[in-house]
Amino acid sequence: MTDANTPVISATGLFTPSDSISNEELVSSFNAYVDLHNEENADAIAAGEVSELQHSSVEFIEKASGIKSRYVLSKDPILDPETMCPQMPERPNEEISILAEIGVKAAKQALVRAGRKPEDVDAVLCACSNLQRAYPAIAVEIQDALGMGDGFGFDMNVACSSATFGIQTAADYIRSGSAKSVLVINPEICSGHLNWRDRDSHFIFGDVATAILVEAKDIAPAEHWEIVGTKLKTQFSNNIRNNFGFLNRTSPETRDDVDKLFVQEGRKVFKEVVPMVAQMIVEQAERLGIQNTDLRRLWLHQANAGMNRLIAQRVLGHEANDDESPTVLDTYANTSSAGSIIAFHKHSADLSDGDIGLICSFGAGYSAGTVFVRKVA
Ligand code: CO8
Repeated sequence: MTDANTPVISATGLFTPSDSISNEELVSSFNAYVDLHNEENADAIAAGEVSELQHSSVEFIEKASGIKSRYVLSKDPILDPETMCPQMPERPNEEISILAEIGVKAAKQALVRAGRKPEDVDAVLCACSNLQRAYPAIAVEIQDALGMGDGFGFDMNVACSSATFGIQTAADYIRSGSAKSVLVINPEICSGHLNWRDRDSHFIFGDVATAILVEAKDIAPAEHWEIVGTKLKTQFSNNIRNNFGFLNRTSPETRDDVDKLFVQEGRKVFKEVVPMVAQMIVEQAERLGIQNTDLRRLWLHQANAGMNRLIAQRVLGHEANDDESPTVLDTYANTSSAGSIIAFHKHSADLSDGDIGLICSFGAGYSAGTVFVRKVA
C-alpha cells in the first residue's frame, strides 16, 4: 500500500457540555419523583392497581456501572421531578440544529489540531445513535456550517458502534482513493432518548460530541495514527432497543409507549457482549500478527466498568490497569458511539512512536468494531 492510500487518524476533537449531573444530584431528584408518585397513587398502590416505585441509590450506580457523573446539554429540567426530560426548544430552519451545532464544535477542534482547513475535507460522516431528524442529513448541515464547499456528507447509525463503523467507512474511501480527508463526527445527545424515570437505566447516559479526521498518510500531519486494521461485526439482538421512528404516528395507541425510549436487558447484554467482543479482538489481532504483549493501550467502549475489566483481561491475559485501559465512564457516563473516542482523545498523547493500541466499540444491534492503530511521531 502506498502512502496515498494508507488511512491514518490525523486528529480528534471533543465537545463537552458545560453542565454535569453527579450521581447524588440525580438520585436525589429521582427519589423525590418516586416519593411524589407513591404519595399521589397511595390508594391505587394499596389496592394493587399501581406498582409502588423504589428509590434509586448512588452506591448501586457506582458499583454496577462505574459511573459517577454525566455531562448534559439541559440540566435543570432533567433534575426537576415534574419534568425529568431535557428541554430543547425547536429551532427555526434558518438556525443550525443542536445536533449539528455540537458536531461542528468537535469537528473544528479536530481540524485545528490537524492544521487542516474545512475546504480541504472531502467528506463528512455523521455517525451516531440518535439522529435529530430524517432529512436533510445532519452531515450535510455540518458540511455547510463548516464551509467545506465541495464534497459530500451522509448520516449513519450503528448505535454505540457508529464511530468505529464510520472510521472503517472513511478508511475504505482512503484505501480506494475516492477521498483524501474524511471527518467522522459523533454527536450524541443521549439524554433525549433516555427515560429519566426508569430506575434501571436513568443513570446510564450523557451528552457529548467527538470528531475523528481520517486521512491519507501522504497529506497527514507528521504526528498521526496509522490505521493498521479494522473489523466490523453485527449480530441481531432485541436486548437493546429503541422503537422510536417515523411510523409511530401511524399507530396512535402505542405512540407514547416507553419502548420508544432506550430500553435494555442489561444483564443479558453484559453476559453476551463480553465474550463476543473479546473473541473478536483476539481473532483480529491474530490476523494482523499483533501479540497481546504488543498492545500498549485499549480505548474501549465506555458502557460499564465491569464489562471493560473482563474484556481487557481476556485480551491482555491479565487484569488491566488504568494506563492499559483508561476509563472516562466515571465523568462522562455512557455516551454511546463517542465513548471510545473520548478515551482515545484524552489518553493517547503520551504514547510513543511505534506504540500499538486498539479503539473498540460495542452495543446495540448487537454491533462491534475494532480499529487497531500505530502511533507515528
Ligand atoms: N438503584 C438501586 N437499585 C437498583 C437500581 C438503581 N438505580 N436499578 C436496579 N436496581 C436493583 C434491581 O432492582 C435489582 O434488584 P434485585 O436483585 O432485588 O432484583 C438489582 O439492583 C440488580 O439489578 P440489575 O440486574 O439490573 O443490575 P446489574 O448489576 O446488571 O447492572 C447495568 C445494571 C448497569 C445496566 C448493567 O447490566 C450493564 O451495564 N449492562 C451492560 C449494558 C450495556 O452495555 N448496554 C449498552 C447499551 S448502550 C448502546 O448500545 C447505545 C444505545 C443508544 C444510546 C442512546 C440512548 C439514550
